[in-house]
This record gives sequence, C-alpha cells and structure tokens, in this order.
Amino acid sequence: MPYKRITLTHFLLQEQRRLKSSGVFTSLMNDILTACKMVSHEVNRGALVGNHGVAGSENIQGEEQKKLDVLANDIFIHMNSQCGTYAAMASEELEEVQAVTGTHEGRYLLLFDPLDGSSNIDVNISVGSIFSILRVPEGVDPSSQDAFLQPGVKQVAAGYALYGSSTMLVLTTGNGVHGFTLDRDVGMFFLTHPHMTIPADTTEYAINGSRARHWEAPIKRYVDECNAGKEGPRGKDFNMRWVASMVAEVHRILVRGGVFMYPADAENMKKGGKLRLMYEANPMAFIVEQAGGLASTGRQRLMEVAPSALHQRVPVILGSRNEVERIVAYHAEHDAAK
Ligand code: P6P
Repeated sequence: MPYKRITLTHFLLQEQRRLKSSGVFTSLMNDILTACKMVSHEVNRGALVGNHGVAGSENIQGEEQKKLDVLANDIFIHMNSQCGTYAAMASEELEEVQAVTGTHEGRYLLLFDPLDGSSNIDVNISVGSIFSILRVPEGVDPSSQDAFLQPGVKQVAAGYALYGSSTMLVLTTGNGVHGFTLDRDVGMFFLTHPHMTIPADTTEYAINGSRARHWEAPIKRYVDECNAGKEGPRGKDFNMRWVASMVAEVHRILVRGGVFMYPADAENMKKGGKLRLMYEANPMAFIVEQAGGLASTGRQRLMEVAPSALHQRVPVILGSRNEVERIVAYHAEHDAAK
C-alpha cells in the first residue's frame, strides 16, 4: 500500500535516535532536501518560465553558466543559510568560501555542485545536485578554505538529487545508502530504495569515448577488452553508456551496477583531471563505497586524496567492485613496467 511509506524526515529522525545525535543533523538535512525540491521545481518548469539558456556569466571554472546553474546555486546558498547549522559553504559556482553570518554555533560545512550536468538542461536530459557535509575542524576558521581541505573519509554525510523522470534524493550518513522519491502532490520525499547496493560485477561501462586518443594505456586496455566482447579476454559482451551527467551515471550504477570513468588523460592532466574532488568525486565516492562499490583515481582510493585546493580536479573511476579492482590492477601493472 503506497501510503505505508516513511518520509525522508521520518528516516532522519530514526537515524538521529539510532546515532543518539542532536537534532542538528536532521535540521541541516531538511534544509538541503528543501533546496533540492525547489531546484526540482525550477528544472521541471524549464522553458515554460524562461529557465533554459545561458546566464551570460562564467563560474570559477571558466565555464559559461546556464540560468539554472545560477538559480540552483542561489537556492542552495539561501536555503542552507537559515537555521544556523552551517558555519560556511563552498559551491562549484563560486570561487570563495561563503561564510554563513550570525551562526557562530554552526558546526558543519556544506559543499555542493548545485546543478551538475547542466549542459543537458536545454535538451531535457537528467541533471542533478551533489552535496557533501564535513565537520568544522577544531581551531580552524570555518570561513577559510583550509577548513574545507579535508579528505573524503572525513565526510559526515553525502548525497545527490537526481532531476530525472522522477526526482530522487539518494543519501548516505555512513550507514548504507538509501533512496527517496519526491511525491510532488504531497511535497515530500518517501523512502523507495532502502539499502541500495552495487553488484560486484557488471557488463556496462561509462566513459566519454571521444577522448580515447588522450587515454593512458591502462584505460585503453580496459575499454578495448570490454569492446572485444565474448570473443575477447573478458569472455562476455559489454554495453557502453555516456549521459554526460555524473549524477545520472552514478544512479544507474547504484541501481544495476556498472563502472564510471573520467580518467586523467594527456589533455586534462595539466589540471589534474576533469571532475572536482571536493563536491563531485568525494561525495559520490562515499555513496559508492557505502553501497559496496569502490572509488579510485586509478592509483589511490579517492576518499584518501589529501586536498590542496578547494576546486581541485581528480581522475575518477568508480562503481562495481570487481571492475574497479581490475582497472586499478591495470594501472599498477602499467606503472611497474615503466
Ligand atoms: P564531458 C558535467 O559537466 C560533468 O561535470 C559530469 O557530470 C559529467 O560526467 C562530465 O562532466 C561530462 O563531461 O567531457 O563528457 O562533457
């Protein structure tokens, strides 16, 4: 019976009792889910209200901002500044840390990519929001970049909202991964995907194949073997997917397995890779590991990368455990033969 579901708020209160934690965590999560509902509303109205197209500005990454990039960022900053649980925030869209004024008791830091995959907005392909929560380190000014430069293993919680055929919020607090679907008529997220786990094996990989000429040998070896199919060394056929929206790719992997790769390559390695460590790779790595998968740079566990800059980029290989282990082994063989 569909009404016999629990809401995200019920789930958070249960987690709060289980963790014997104060209500702070529940209230900070409530602000994030409200922001995601508001972004979902604006994404879904799209061209009807002029939300498509470019904003006429660039972000810190030097990327042209879409109108919804700016709107989603404003919504996240505003909604998460109200209840005093965050001392500061960092956004993919903003160069500097945003101190949350008047909340000296704020004990948490929020990092987010307010609208990931926004090149897909005007063509109506799924986009998402990604968030990561850290504690304010002792004795550090929370409004300094240094406060944010913590490895992924220090995350308190991480999650994403996927604005797809339905709007979902997927969350981990370190006790597994749980998925909630937005009931627009009720205006609440309901638990629909408890204890999401990633199959250890897969026949589906995701990579932007147009970059093949730039790939390092271990990635080329892995993809070539997948493409060789059952006649090749893997002895089975593979399928390829590429949505150009990390949230959509990770969600597919959580639901049915797979491996996602945005590796460092000859062209992007000058910047350290394509995807950002603090508010894309780390939160997704936390979710993937909590769901039984692995997340690596190819040479290091992603969540153990020691950050040196707020907007730093990193190679990303994540998903089904046995496939990520294979890709990491190919990197190790390659490096040992150098
Ligand atoms: P490309 C979106 O801009 C993003 O950050 C990820 O969501 C996505 O996986 C990747 O970049 C797409 O990159 O080079 O295929 O456009």
